[in-house]
Amino acid sequence: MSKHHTEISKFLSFVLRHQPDAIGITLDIEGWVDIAVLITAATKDGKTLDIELIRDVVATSDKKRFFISEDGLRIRAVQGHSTQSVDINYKEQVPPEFLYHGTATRFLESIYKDGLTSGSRHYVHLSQDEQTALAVGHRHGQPIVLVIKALQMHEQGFKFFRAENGVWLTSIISVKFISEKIS
Ligand code: HQG
Repeated sequence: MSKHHTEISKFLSFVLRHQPDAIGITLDIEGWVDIAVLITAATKDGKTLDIELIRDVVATSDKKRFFISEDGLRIRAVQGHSTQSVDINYKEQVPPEFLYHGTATRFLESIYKDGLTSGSRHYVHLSQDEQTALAVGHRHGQPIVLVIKALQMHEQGFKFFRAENGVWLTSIISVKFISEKIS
């Protein structure tokens, strides 16, 4: 991804996950907005966007963060939202025995007190592989991978969802389902 693409990807994450109102757009409950509306609003805000650039960013996004509707008219972020205007109706799924959450060692004390919480986002984010979790943890500081007993949680009635890009989502994880990865 070029520097320009990364910048546009971050802009799309910002308006499609967190603050659509910052450029005066409205997302529907499933997170969709018309691409034409997005382009007009972004351009007014000084971000030059066109459909080609958007398609390119969506296609090359390393984490497949965005999805364009089949008719090519609308776009949404597939997960990671904090805006209260969106509440995606994800399909519930049975998770594998273990899922992984990458975080920073400085958060551990608080995590072991309160469990893993979603913070400003709608869900706690988990991955199916440790490598991804390690990279996510790196963004926050000295990384550590937490192993989550996902299947056991599911068996006890906790819901799990999987976004189109493979990220697993759940609401809150209590300490008894968390252990540290011994490397
Ligand atoms: C931590 C990226 C203290 C949590 C990734 C994390 C992901 C606590 C941080 C997606 C806590 C929140 C999300 C507690 C949780 N006390 N800290 N009780 N419970 N935390 O950025 O999971 O590149 O909101 O461990 O790939 O890091 O944006 O969540 O460290 O899928 O597409 O609070 O973002 O994707 O940080 O990342 P975040 P995250 P993108």
